[in-house]
Amino acid sequence: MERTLVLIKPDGVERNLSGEIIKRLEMRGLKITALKFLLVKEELARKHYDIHQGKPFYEGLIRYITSGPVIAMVLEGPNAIKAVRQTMGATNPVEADPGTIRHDFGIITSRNLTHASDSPENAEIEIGNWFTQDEIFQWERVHENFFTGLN
Ligand code: FUP
Repeated sequence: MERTLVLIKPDGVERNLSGEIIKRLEMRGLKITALKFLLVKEELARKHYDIHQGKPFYEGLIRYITSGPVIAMVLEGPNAIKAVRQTMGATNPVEADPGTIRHDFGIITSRNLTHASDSPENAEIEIGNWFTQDEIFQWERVHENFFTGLN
């Protein structure tokens, strides 16, 4: 089963959109296997966004992600990575499809509300950066097969 790291960034939390964002992801059938509310330390922020180091928006991105509390989650399900990114929409909210989180609640790239892993390899690295093993729970929903198709 695929896993992905999802962050509700400080603007999402500040704007009281955490519940709405979690609701949209839960409604797709994704299972929460870890969730926490935290202030991101600069070291974690720089590790998370290492790929963007040196880009013009990098320092602003570090200031943004460390500017207030975030919600970090591990979501699990078939096609979890693609499904979450589809529900989030394109990086730039004005290029995101209507009905996506970034379209419906955003208007600028530098305040685009959420993060989600973009590949299985990056998901495993990011989950390891944000969570310890004992913060992640393996559990079965009663009607798991409605979501996974596995009987
Ligand atoms: P995404 O995978 O959609 O979150 O997008 P990226 O990994 O390309 O970018 C990570 C974050 O960098 C975005 F969420 C917002 C920020 N960013 C900018 O502020 N300006 C840019 O031009 C590109 C990205």
